[in-house]
Amino acid sequence: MKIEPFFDPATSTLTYVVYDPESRDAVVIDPVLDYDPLASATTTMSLEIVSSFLQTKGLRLHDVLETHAHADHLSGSQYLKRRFQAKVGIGMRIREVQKIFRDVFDLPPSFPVDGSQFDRLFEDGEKVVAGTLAFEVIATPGHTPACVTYRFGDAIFTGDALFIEDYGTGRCDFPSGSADALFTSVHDRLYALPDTTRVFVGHDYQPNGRPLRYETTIGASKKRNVQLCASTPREAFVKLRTQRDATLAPPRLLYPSVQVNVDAGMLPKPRANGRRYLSIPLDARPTTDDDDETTDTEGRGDAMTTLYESAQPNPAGFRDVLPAQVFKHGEEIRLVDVREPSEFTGELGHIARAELVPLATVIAAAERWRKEDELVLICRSGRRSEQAATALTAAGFRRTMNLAGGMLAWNEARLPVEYGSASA
Ligand SMILES: N[C@@H](CCC(=O)N[C@@H](CS)C(=O)NCC(=O)O)C(=O)O
Ligand SMILES: [Fe+2]
Repeated sequence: MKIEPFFDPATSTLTYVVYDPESRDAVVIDPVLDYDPLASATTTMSLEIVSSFLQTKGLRLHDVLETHAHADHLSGSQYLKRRFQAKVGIGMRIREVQKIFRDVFDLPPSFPVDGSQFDRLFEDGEKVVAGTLAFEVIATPGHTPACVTYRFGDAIFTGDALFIEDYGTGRCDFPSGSADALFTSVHDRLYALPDTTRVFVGHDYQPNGRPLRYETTIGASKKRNVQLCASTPREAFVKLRTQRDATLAPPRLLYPSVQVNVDAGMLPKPRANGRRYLSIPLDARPTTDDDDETTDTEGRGDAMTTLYESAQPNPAGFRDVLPAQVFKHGEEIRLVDVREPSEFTGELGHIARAELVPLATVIAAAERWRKEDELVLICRSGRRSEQAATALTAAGFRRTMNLAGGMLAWNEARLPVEYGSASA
């Protein structure tokens, strides 16, 4: 087993590729999607570096493992999931974190708080295989309730539980963080591992400007960790951690990070204008009546507008819709992909839930559909779907739409696709 570290200087985050050079099986731990808060712009530079490492070595990425829902950087998990068909995993207690932030960000009741946005939810003690790699999940709550450490043989990836010994431990002042829990995690669980265990940390803040370090051992930590060594009493640690936390500013990317990361690293869905928006609570506390009289209670959102109503009329009688509009409303309407089966499972993928109905068979299939239902026709570039939309409109379908630009535009907008074959 080999370990390749990647350092993001903007957030002092360490991302790791753990791989078996023989079998070429790999996992990535804690990837970073770069985000510039002033421009409010994401870039995939850090992810490209990790991706090209995976590709150069010919590695097969099985899992993207999150040590926790990070509060200081956006996770790059969805990018790697999409690019390498990997699964995204996190500790089971992410559910608690989701519940907390559903309230903070006023997420809709439909926002899942059962962890289902992730592909894998790990229990404490779970043993997991990824090809020839095998790892154990050790719950190490404290920095957040959902924090886990991943153990691959003699190497552990501690996320923000344990840092290099000259820096200490992760802060415990995030919602449901607990210095007492972190003491148990580090002192009772991690320090119970053999002294020779190699420790790979989730951040290195390079105290006093020292060169980057990302690796230590359990033995060195037990002896010399400045905040929590083997002989540190619980009360002393809790006091020290609490005092230090009181002096810390919130992470620079706290709000952008958390809202994306509790949704498994998925960016907010684009609105009808095709743009995505992050939300930032103001003062992060509930407003009282006397705070503000101008609160808008009208509910002016476009939640009541159907996709068809928001679509652009086309002279041929149907309407054109943009990928972002379909993505937003796609759950309620019939999506009909008129390409051939090999394209449906090909490199552009298809939209989740889309039915495969090749162009030549659309009119026959449509006999089973209700003429008043909204339906979106989809193809590669928007040309065949336009033909299908024209034919269905002529056949009396009144709310027919064409996905403008087809799957090419959908992929261009970096919206999620699936690759499996059509289900019956
Ligand atoms: N200045 C950093 C602060 C990052 C931060 O708060 N890091 C967390 C981990 S997500 C931590 O545990 N810090 C420990 C400490 O500073 O004692 C930022 O803005 O991102
Ligand atoms: Fe963290």
